[in-house]
Amino acid sequence: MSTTQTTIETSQLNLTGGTIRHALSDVVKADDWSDFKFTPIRESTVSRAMTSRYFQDMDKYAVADVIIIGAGSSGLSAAYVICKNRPDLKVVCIESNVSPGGGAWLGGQLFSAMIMRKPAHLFLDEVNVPYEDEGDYVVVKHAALFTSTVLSEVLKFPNFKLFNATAVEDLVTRPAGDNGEVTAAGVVTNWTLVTMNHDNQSCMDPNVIELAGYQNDGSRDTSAKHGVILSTTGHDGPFGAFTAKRIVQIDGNQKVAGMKGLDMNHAEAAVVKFSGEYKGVGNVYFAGMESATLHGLNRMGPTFGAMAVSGIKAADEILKHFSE
Ligand code: AHZ
Repeated sequence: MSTTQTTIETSQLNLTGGTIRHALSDVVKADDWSDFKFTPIRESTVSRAMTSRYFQDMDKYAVADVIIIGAGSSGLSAAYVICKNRPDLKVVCIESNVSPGGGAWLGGQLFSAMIMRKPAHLFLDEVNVPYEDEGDYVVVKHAALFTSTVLSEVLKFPNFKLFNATAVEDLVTRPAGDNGEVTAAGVVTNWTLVTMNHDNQSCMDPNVIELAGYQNDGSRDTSAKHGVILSTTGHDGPFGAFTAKRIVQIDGNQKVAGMKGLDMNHAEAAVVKFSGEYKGVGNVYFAGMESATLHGLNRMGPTFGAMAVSGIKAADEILKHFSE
């Protein structure tokens, strides 16, 4: 395989008045684009460059320390905190949509501005998202600025992998002891288009991602920390609250309480308080609006502080689990 190296000086990226300099000034002379060329490539090279990496990633993340279900504002915030603090952990995020970000591309309805109540602005400081300070709350000029920034920061971590257009359609479970208790040991995945069309086709079996810390016979490897699942699939909807709905069937003695009406003042703190480890089935944590759906909390509508902070709180509990 041959590789052609093109060196681009970063100083050339600064566009100045007068003679226009740009990143391709050495390639494109003056105003003449007529002899512009890209470096040569075979079509099969492109195919192999993508597929080999994808399948290497599937191989690498077949066992993961942290599996995050859903790449909305709460899931991405949690991923940022975990990856930043523990570069040694393998963190994988499964997102059913093609585009990660969940509901955080807009502030509310079709409005651009994103509101965060203090102290959630400290997370904006951490990821360098600018905002207007309105006293008790801050405003990011476009929700997409928050979402694209957190997403790009998270994607830069070498210990993070996002599989989008992929849905979690079940949990892997194992007995936790002799008392009938169950622990989650991984997630069952499929291409989202397959998950959505199971009724219209002959059976297409899924794939799995397993949590770290188990032996070949499914028993715990007590010499290693076991992995955990953080579910952040949002409130109830066609895909939403997936794990909440599934887990109450698995542990058999609980029910999904359902999200209550909108109450900004109570909802945000409550979501943060109730996010974290789930007591009924081992190895499972919740954050974001899935916590509200699971525990019967109010919704907050278009204020996003609780999404960032509940993700941080769940991440904090997960980090404690790995450091104990
Ligand atoms: O596509 C979903 C979205 O990106 C993804 N998801 C859901 N089910 C999944 C599954 N497998 C894989 N089975 C799945 N991915 O999860 C993401 C959830 O993002 P979200 O933005 O809906 O949830 P969040 O809790 O992070 O943020 C909620 C934002 C809201 S809703 C609300 C209100 O209704 O009052 N207020 C706020 C701030």
